[in-house]
Amino acid sequence: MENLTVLSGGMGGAKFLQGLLHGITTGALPGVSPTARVTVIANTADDWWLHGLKVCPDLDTVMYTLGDGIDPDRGWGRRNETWSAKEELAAYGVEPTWFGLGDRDIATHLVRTQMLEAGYPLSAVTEALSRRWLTPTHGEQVRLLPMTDDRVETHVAIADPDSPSGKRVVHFQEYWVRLRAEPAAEVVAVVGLDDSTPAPGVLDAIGGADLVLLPPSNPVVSVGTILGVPGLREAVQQTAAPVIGISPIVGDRHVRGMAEQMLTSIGVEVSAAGVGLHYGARGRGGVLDGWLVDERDAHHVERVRADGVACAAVPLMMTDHDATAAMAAAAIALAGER
Ligand code: FO1
Repeated sequence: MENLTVLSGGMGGAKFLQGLLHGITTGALPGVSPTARVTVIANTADDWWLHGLKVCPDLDTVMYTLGDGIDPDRGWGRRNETWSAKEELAAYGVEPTWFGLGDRDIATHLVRTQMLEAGYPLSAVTEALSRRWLTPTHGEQVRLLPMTDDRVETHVAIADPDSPSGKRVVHFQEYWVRLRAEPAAEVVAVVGLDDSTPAPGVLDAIGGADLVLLPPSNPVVSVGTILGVPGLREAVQQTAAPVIGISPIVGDRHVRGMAEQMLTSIGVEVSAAGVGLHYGARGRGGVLDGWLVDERDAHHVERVRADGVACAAVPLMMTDHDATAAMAAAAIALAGER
């Protein structure tokens, strides 16, 4: 295998990519050459315009994580960060004060915003930022693409007794950061998604892949939105490459994030099988050839197989790069079972 393509959200996807690259470069992945290239197609529906700056959380989390600039405890933003600009904005009474914009991180948003305003598409901006964050460590081995260059933003409708309609719509970042995903997400609306088009290189990265991986990112607001870009789901369904997914739900709980709330809001069972069946078998209108569940969910394997998707139960805790690389190896083994 020479070309792997990964559809990634933020933290879960970034962590998986670290282990995948570790497995590739150490030759730990059977059938994958140590110089194999990884194309990451990242979700951009978490993006947010804030104080006149374009913030792209999932692109930045992947970039900072693979470029060793991420804050390992938060899982987002920069290591050794300072918050002076945030404090000064709060001193002026500028809202929101609940979103952590760090001084180092702001430089990324300033460069991105200036390039966007100069007319560069998000994919060109991402390529430029990647020259700092990916090239020194990974050379040409890793390529980071936004799922689309068009503006797409996830909004969430929550109950609001004070409003006439009984509902209020908040941007995904407010739902996740300020509200901690506590209120039920009555509607998840990805504004602009239906009118978006895949960014340059995205369809080729899927069609030309030797393996397509769906890492344990949020199946609704990360992988789901990527698959929602018109033409993208079809590309995954038509690629000659095996498509293997990894469950973000272990023991009927998400490991981190808010997959439970998002799955519930779209009526999908919060279990390893529920997500696998939600993605569905490629032969039956879905996108999967294989689905990895954690050993604790081994009792789900038969149900997934009955849907026409190869399935195996393996350890899915990304406790270190070797553990994550073993997950990637299990995905490759499952691809071989196709
Ligand atoms: N997540 C938080 O929980 N609190 C924050 O204050 C916060 C700020 C932030 C700033 C830049 C950035 O790129 C990401 C940031 N995140 C924060 C994470 C972000 O909300 C999530 O990474 C994604 O949107 C969901 O995966």
